[in-house]
Amino acid sequence: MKPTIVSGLKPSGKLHIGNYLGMTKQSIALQSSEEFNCYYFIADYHALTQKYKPSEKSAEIFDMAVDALALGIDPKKSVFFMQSDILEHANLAWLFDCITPTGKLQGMIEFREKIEEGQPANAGLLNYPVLMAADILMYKASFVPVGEDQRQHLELTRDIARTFNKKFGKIFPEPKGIFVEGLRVKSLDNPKKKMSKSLPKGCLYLTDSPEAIKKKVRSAVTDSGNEIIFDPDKKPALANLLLIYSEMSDTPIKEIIENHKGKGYKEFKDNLAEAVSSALASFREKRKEIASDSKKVRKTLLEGAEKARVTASKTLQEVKKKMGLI
Ligand code: AQP
Repeated sequence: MKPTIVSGLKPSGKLHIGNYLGMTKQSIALQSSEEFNCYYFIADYHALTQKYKPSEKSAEIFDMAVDALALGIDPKKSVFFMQSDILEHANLAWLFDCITPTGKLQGMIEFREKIEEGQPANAGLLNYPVLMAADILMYKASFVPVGEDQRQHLELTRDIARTFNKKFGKIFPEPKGIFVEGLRVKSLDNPKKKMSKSLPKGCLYLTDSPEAIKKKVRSAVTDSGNEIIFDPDKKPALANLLLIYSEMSDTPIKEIIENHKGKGYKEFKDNLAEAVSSALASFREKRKEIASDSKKVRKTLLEGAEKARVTASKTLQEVKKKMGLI
């Protein structure tokens, strides 16, 4: 049997290039290799752990599904669905809650960061990594393509799988992350923070127009001096821009530096904006077409949910039996 891959996108705002380069790009490539059973989903329950406007949430969910499809998540190759359509996810999360120490959840870096950013310290935010473990273990995933920022959460998933297997009998693999080493895209206005949907000022969105991209890149913070060099310690803002440039244009950083010898930040930034815009041109076209048929998008998600539910209900029954409920 092929190994399984699971990954989710949280509709807590618009998709930015950090989400794309950190995770979606890898997910699409893995789906195309046909070596894996891929499950990709819109993590709408996760999005409720942060402040949000109910009147805007369903549009955000729809937009994220459209983005994923336009980027290349292919429902013929992958099971693509919405988390809340599969009731088993929240159900399994509850069962995992009962074997997860609260101390571990309170120690999660992202939990503390979100509270510092002004998010409410609700139980959903605290338990977010347990629901994530349920999302992954539900399909007995062996691999999870995620951004580096999710390393700690994935470690907790592995802990939960280990604890469960030890206590109740082995049924779960310990999933491994598929990370792109060192790829954590930073905010355009603060290279100390990761680019994050909840910090919109520093985001370069996939749906930004070429004009908006140019404007945002031109006003991105840079470091002192004017020379284009790659030095993440001394010039973290420039290093971030070089990383984005390299990943979006599939050009080695060395080559970009070579091409900008003797040129200043302004020319570099205009070229970067151009590289990002042209890399996203076909996405923009596809997106327009997919978004024009909202019924088809919903139907695609429901069809995906039907497929996912078959595995999800089997796993939940198995877990309930092992835990002594059946
Ligand atoms: N800045 C980033 N660099 C690299 N990878 C990133 N990811 C997120 N930000 C970066 C990865 O993108 C995937 C999808 O993320 P998500 O939608 O599950 O939510 P997130 O990780 O919480 O992303 P955000 O943008 O930071 O959202 P908010 O602000 O709402 O919390 C994940 O695999 C993630 O690692």
